[in-house]
Amino acid sequence: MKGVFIGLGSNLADPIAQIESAITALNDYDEITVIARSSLYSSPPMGPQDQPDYINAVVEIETTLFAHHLLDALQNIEQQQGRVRDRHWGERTIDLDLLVYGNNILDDERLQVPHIGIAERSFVLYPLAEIATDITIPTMGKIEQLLSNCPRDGLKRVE
Ligand code: ROI
Repeated sequence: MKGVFIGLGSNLADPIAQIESAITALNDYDEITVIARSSLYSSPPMGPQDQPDYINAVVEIETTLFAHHLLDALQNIEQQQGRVRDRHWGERTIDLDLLVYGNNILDDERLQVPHIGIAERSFVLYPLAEIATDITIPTMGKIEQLLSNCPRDGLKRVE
């Protein structure tokens, strides 16, 4: 499957290292090849404000895994990196979200794809736009249109 995008976020335990290590772990799967990655971005927390800023990025992969098996792989990587998440919308070591799985639309108890938060989250949309300049997201529309309705909200590219 092509046109598969994963969002990464971290705001604990050396966030940049967490993101880099998760990208390496993804590419280490025989069934997954990372074919593009965005810059790293820093973003103020969405959710409780008494937590550190996040580092975010988006990668494009090519994979032979079906969506639910890909989700298993993402959750395994989160576990291997000792994911900690104590409160709802609180700080976390690493978060891997399946954003887009080609043109597929999935909606069950484990997976909603495209990820419902994409359009409102500048920390997902801007890194996605960097590596998928012309994408039309199923059910959501063209990325230019989504960007024009989504303020950056303090999102900064990390130099
Ligand atoms: N806020 C930002 N800025 N970046 C994230 O990756 C992120 N992830 C989350 C919540 C808690 C919603 N807030 C976030 O899961």
